[in-house]
Amino acid sequence: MDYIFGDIENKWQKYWEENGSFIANDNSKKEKFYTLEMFPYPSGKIHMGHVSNYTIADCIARFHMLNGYEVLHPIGWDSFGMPAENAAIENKIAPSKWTLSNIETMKSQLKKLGYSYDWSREIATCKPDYYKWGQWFILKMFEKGLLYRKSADVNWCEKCQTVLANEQVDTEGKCWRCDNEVDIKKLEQWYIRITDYAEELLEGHDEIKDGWPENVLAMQKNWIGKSYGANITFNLDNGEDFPIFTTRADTVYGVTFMAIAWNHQRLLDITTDSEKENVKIFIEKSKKINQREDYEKEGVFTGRYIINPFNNEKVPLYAANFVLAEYGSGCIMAVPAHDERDFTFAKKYNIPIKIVIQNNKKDLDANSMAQAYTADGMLINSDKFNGLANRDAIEKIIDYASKNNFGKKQVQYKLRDWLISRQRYWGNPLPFIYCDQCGIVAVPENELPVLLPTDVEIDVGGNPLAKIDSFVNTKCPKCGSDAKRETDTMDTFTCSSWYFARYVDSHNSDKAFSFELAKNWMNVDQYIGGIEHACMHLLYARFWHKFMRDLGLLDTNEPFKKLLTQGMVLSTSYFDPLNKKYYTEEEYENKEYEKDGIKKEDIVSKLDKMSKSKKNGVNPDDLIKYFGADAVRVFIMFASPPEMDVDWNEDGVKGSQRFLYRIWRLFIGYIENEDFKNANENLVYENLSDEAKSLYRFYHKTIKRVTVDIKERYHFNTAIAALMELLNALSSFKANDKNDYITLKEVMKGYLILLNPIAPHMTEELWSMIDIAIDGKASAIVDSSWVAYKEEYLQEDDFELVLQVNGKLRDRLRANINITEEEAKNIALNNEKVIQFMDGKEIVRVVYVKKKLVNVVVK
Ligand code: ANZ
Ligand code: ZN
Repeated sequence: MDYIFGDIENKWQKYWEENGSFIANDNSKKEKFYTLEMFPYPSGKIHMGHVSNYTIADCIARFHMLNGYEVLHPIGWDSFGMPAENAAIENKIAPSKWTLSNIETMKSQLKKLGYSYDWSREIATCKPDYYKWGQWFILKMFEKGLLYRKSADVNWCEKCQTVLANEQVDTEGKCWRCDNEVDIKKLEQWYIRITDYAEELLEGHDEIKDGWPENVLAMQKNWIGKSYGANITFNLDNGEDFPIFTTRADTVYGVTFMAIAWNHQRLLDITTDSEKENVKIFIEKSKKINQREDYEKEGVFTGRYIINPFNNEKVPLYAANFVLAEYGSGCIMAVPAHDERDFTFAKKYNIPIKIVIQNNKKDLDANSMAQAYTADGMLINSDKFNGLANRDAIEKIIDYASKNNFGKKQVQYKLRDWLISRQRYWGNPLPFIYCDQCGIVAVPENELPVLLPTDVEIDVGGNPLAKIDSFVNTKCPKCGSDAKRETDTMDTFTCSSWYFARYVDSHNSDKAFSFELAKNWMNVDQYIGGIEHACMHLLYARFWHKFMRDLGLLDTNEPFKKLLTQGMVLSTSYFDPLNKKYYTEEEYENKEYEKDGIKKEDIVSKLDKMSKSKKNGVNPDDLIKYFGADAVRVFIMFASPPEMDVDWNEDGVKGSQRFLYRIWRLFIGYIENEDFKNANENLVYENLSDEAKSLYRFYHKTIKRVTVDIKERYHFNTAIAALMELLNALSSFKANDKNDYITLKEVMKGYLILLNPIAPHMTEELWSMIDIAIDGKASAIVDSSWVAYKEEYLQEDDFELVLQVNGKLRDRLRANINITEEEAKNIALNNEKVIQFMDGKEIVRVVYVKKKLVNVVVK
């Protein structure tokens, strides 16, 4: 009987589907386990990154099913977004059509990998029954003051008449599509006030810290960026307030200039007439420069001076490109002596430097210093605060400012409000209407969803929605007069911020989801996805979850109890640095580069993340076809622990396939054996031969290894290694009597269960064949349960006893674990080799080290 993996895999996928094996039961009495992978964007085809992510998730899901949990393991599609619009322009196909057909293709690919999804809960964010609730949440945020509009700088391409995402602006600041120079333009945008939750998002880390990777928490912490400092109100030379945020109030006597953001609202108002032209030129220049990663710190004098409330000193005010309009007050006090950035700026524009913190050696000199002194020290040149350690001075200086009403303590966050409006078509429409009489009016709840028209012409330029009159023109829900719909759609991160909660009740048409079902299933016990989502998605989702909790929709604080960030799939890429060209492995083998006059040694080959542009990807479909889903799954899980990168190589998959073939041949051999078929009795350990006992004990050790490796660390790779060892033991076992066959049957069935989460199809097939061979009727592993090990079989029953004479090794032998000290010593004294080396000398004493050695000391 051959291992025809294609047929076997089909058969079992059909079986699971027909039997609803993976439908999660809302009313189950079992303990729940909700496991979830980050849902895919339906780009057209799954890639190896998906295969790795989803195979890990599937092994975890199946492991928990077998271990008695009611598992919820859903899947869906993050299906709004820009690629559909680009494809529409390129291929003249409607985004909805393109998306839905991609979903169908990818769905059949996922099914071929045998993943244990509850397909009955499938969602697609581009479908009205889903996005309706996204709109509903947005209305709730609007109601609670968590959604607002303000004008903001966006990347704007005049030629395409469209807003560009940062990724659509290339490194030279040009439009990715038409190469036109991109401008920064002020447009009214919709924002979610996520900053209201900044502190809670930070504190929430306490609740999840045991289940999340440390680096992800650190990245979020950084992103939220909490700083302790002070607001100090300086004054413009006409007496107007000029507030700044500083974390270094201790340096306030060292301020020698002030700076305001180049795009600060007040900048042009403040600037003197004589400097206006200069400042305007500077603003225009900054718009472009801001596109680039590493820009030179520059500024321009505004013509105005600022008065320091501590010492009434007057210092010049600059507009600067390194001051962020969106942080603190958008203005800073600059202290060149003690801040690197301010130092460089002061040198460039010949601004004085004033030292206010002295180092231990007391040798700082403003005229000769080559860089800022940023370490701690003692205050000087600081009036009544002289002599204080600078860290203590911070508190005292803020107190002083407080008492005199020009400053106070301030906590500042880097986190910005979340800009969610996109001037694009393929997204969730923002449910608002503009009325000349009533202003911005929310679409009434009972009119949701605002349907996204699907019969649209997509072309370059502008937002297609704005061109559809039937969409745009409407009546004001408040006063009934003619009004216009909002044509902005939402950032797709809004769709992925709550989908995990929708899965608990995917088809609810009255609510986003029921409280009871959320209580039943939430939160997600194990979330799995890429590290690239550490800040945006994972922070937005945590925020949205807390918002849903505050609405009373669910009763947990955090969406994801545990997070696993899987490694990437890498493979060798072949790069010609001269022509900046990649070759496929095949092209490389065929020496294609010679056509370009390139030599083999000029080609750089290295392990890279798989990608289309690097031509180093493999197509999962081909792998499934040639090796089978099970072999691909074993390869992924065996290659490394899930949080580590996987190095793709064909030999690895072949090796995995060989492993499966070996199991198959060995098991089929027994299944067709008459003695094996008759082994239908229960195993009684005492009746087994020594060899069978030894195999059976090894089996229990393997159960423990596999169980512990998976349960504690999801280390399926070492679990597979353990199963390879057990396969070796099984292969070398020779069965002689009925008890031997009973042992074999027991160990083989256990083997299939242990391997089942990783290679579910083949193990099911062999399992059912064993059942039929022995009992005449088949059952399935999916309806069965994990095997347990017994402590009594884990213990060794003999050990290696070392025999020494005067501390020198003379012999070693196996001794029973229950041996007494007397018996051990007797064995030693009667041992031929020991006697030989005692050489007739007088015995001084005999030492026994329990379960280790006997040392005979002679003189
Ligand atoms: C004076 C000073 C002296 C500062 C010194 C630092 C060192 P974090 O820790 O990131 O919160 N700052 C304040 N608002 C800013 C803005 N909108 N754009 C750019 N920089 C801004 O950094 C706080 C420090 O960053 C503040 O403390 C301020 O410079 C600057 F020796 O004030 B400091
Ligand atoms: Zn109105």
